Amino acid sequence: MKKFDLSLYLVTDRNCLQGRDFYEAVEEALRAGVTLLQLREKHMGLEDLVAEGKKVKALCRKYQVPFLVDDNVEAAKILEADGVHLGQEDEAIQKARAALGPDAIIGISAHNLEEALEAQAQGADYLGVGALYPTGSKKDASLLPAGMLEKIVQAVRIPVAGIGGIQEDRMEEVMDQGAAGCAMISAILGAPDITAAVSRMKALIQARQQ
Ligand code: TZP
Ligand code: MG
Repeated sequence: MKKFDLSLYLVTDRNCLQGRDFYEAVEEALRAGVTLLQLREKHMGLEDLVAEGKKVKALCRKYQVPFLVDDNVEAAKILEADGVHLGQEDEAIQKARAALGPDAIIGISAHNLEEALEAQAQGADYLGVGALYPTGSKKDASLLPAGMLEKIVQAVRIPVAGIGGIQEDRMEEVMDQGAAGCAMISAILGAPDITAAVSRMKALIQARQQ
């Protein structure tokens, strides 16, 4: 069994740092207890992505948090990342699996039942499902119809992370629909106090796990 925990999933973005240093903000979130990290840099070439990825991966190792790369299987391979998060328009799961091996964590975004079941059949390890709420972090994100998250969760065996506009006060609602966790950018990296925000989220998750 692959070991990964979707419960408090940090997706990176430099746009909501409010002047803070990217690596410091990421380290603060890791130290405070995020359980999985995805390096998401939509506009970076391979060389820069690998350079940044090396630093972020080192931070992830320090806190023993799995390190995933968004979209770019080649970068994930070069970086010896723990896995990759694919979009529907990215490389196919089977190709990513062939490149990264059986132990890699491969996640994929799914927006409806058909995509979810297909991803599971192709060997995805988890699904990202959203956008669940309006989000300023992804310009082309479209809102899923109400009930879609729950429908997908009930139809698949693999774990599902909700994503899109999840703020602290929406986490319970997302997990109540059966999601294994919440993937978040702004609620973590945009928090006025990252340590305090992640600590509160962590407490909320732990309380539910008891
Ligand atoms: N995919 C769907 S919504 C989204 C991504 C990457 C953005 C999530 O960011 P935030 O700030 O947590 O809404
Ligand atoms: Mg993508």
